[in-house]
Amino acid sequence: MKVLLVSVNRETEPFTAAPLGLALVATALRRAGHDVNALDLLFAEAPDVLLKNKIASVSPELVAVSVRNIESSSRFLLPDYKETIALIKRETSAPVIIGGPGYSIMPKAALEFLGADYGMAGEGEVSVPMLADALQGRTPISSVPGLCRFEGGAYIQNPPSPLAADSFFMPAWDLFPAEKYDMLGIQSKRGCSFSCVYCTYPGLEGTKMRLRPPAEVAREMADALDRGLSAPFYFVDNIFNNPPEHASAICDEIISLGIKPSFGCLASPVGLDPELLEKMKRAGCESVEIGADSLSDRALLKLGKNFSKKEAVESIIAAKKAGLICLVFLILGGPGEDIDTLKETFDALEDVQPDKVFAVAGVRIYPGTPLARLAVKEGLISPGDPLMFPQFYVSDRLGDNLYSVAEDYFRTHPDWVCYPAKGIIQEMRPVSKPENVSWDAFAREVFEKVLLEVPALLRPIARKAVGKKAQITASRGSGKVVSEDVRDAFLSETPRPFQGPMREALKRLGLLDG
Ligand code: B12
Ligand code: SF4
Repeated sequence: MKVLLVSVNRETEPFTAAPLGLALVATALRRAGHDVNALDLLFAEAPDVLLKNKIASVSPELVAVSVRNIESSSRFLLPDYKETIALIKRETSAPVIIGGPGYSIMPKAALEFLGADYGMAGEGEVSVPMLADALQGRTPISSVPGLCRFEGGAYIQNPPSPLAADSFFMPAWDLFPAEKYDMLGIQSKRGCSFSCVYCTYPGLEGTKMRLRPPAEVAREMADALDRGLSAPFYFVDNIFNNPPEHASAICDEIISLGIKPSFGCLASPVGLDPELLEKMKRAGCESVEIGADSLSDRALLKLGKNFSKKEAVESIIAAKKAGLICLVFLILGGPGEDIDTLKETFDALEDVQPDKVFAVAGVRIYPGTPLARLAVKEGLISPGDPLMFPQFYVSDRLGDNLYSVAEDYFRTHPDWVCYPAKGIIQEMRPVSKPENVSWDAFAREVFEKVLLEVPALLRPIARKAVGKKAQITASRGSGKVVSEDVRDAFLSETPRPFQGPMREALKRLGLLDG
C-alpha cells in the first residue's frame, strides 16, 4: 500500500524537533512491505502548496498525520492542524489517520475536533502496519490495536499493544530532512513508574519501564554519524538517568564504540551523581535538562515528586561541576504553592546559578491526572471537561501574584525564560524582533563565524538570542547591525561559565583586544 506520512509540527522553539515517532512508524511500514513517502512541513515556506504537490505526486492510499504538540508556549495549535487535515481530505479520497503524543492525550476529543477518519492512541509501530492490512481487507478493523473511530455516532477505541523492550526500531531518517533539525531524537526506553500529579508521560508510554538494549542505542548513534548526520542527539526519554545503571551502560557502549556523538537529555535529580555525570560527559553529553520543577520541599511534595530540594540543588551543582550545560525546568504555581515557596525556589536558583532556566508559571491540566481530579474538586474545571482547550492550575494562594512575582524575578535574568501559562494568550518576555533593522554583510559573516565557537547544543538558542540582541542594539543606533554589535551581543548573551572561552574566541577572531 502507498502510505504518505505527514508531520504537521511547525514549532521551532526552544529547538526544532525531528519527528522521531513518525520515522519509527515509517520503518515499521517498510518492514511490512509498504511503499512509504514522508513530508515534514516544518521548514516549508508554503506548506499548503507543498502538501498538495506531494499528494498529487504520491497518490497515497493512506495518509498518516502526526500530531506532536497541542499547544506551544504561546499558542493553541490544533486549529492549524484541523485546516491541514481538511486540505488533505480535499486533495485525496485516501483515509486519513492521526496519531502522536499530542493526539493520544485526549483521543476522542481530538479526533472529533480534527475531523480525521481514524485516530491511533499510543504507539504506532505495531498498529499502523496492521491498519494498512485491515484497509486492504486482510483483517478486521476491530483487531487494530489503539485504533479510534466514530461508527454511527458512537466512539470506539481498541485496546493498545505496546512494543516489547527488545523490539525497538531504528528510525527511517532517510525519508526526512534529518540534516536540518537542531537535534536528532533518540530513545533508550519507554514508560515511567512515577506519578507526578500533572504528568501525561505514564499515560502516553505506560507505567512499566521498557529498557532498550544499550548496545542498540549506541549503534543507532553510530549509524547516524556514519550517514554524515552531524546534529547533536537528544534523548527523548522522559528521564535519561532512570535507572542510572541503564544510562551508565549506554555511555559505556558509546565510549567502547569509539564514536564521538554530542548529546543532551532530560534528567531527574535522583541518581544524577558525579560519577554518572562524568561518564556522560566522556560519552559526549553536552547538556542536561534537569526536571526539578521546584526548589522547595513543600511544593515538591505536592507535585508528587520523588526527590527533595537538597537532591535537586546537589544535582545542579554536580552537573555544572562535571562541565555540562545545565538547564533547569520549573513548574510554578502548582498545588500548595505560595509566595514563600516561590521565593525559596528563586533564592535557591540564585545560589546555584544554572546556565538556563525554563519555567512555566501555571500548570497545564491534562485529562486523567491527579491534578485534573484536584481541579475538579476545587471547582476550577467541570468533571467531563476533555481538557483539549488548554486550562491551567494556579494555586489559590497565589492568584495573579504568580505572574507579577515570577516576572519581577525573571526580568533580572535575561538567560532564564519564564512562560506564563496564560502565555498561551500573551508571552511574558516578548520575543518580537525590532523592525527596520538591516545587517552589514561583514557583521553577518562575523556572526556565523563566532556561532561556530558556541557548543553545538547551544547554537540554536544562541542564534536566536544573539541575533535578536544585536538587532535591538542596532535599532537604537544606526539601524544597521555592525560587527561590534555582534561581538557585544555574544558577550552579553553567553552564560557565565562560558564567558572565558567566548572572550578567548573573540580575541582569536580579532574582535576583542587582548
Ligand atoms: C523529548 C520531548 C521534548 C524535547 C524534544 C527534543 C527532540 N529533539 O525531539 C524538548 C524538551 C525540546 C521538547 C520541547 C517541546 N515539547 Co516536548 N516532549 C518530549 C517528550 C518527552 C518525548 C517526545 C518523543 O520524541 N517521544 C518519542 C517518540 C518515539 O514517541 P512519539 O512521538 O509519541 O511517537 C510514537 C506514537 O506517538 C506514535 N505516533 C507518532 N506519530 C504518529 C503518527 C500517526 C499517524 C500514528 C498513527 C502514530 C504516531 O507512534 C510513535 C512510535 O511508537 C514528550 C512526552 C512523551 N513522553 O511523549 C513531550 C511532549 C511531546 N512535548 C510537549 C510540548 C508541549 C513541547 C513544547 C511545545 C514545550 C514548550 N512550551 O516549548 C516544545 C515543542 C518543541 C518542538 N519544536 O516541537 C507535549 C505535547 C502535548 C501538548 N501539551 O501540546 C508532550 C506530549 C509533553 C506533555 N506536556 O504532555 N519536548
Ligand atoms: S514528571 Fe517525569 S518522573 Fe514524574 S511522572 Fe512525569 S515522566 Fe515520570
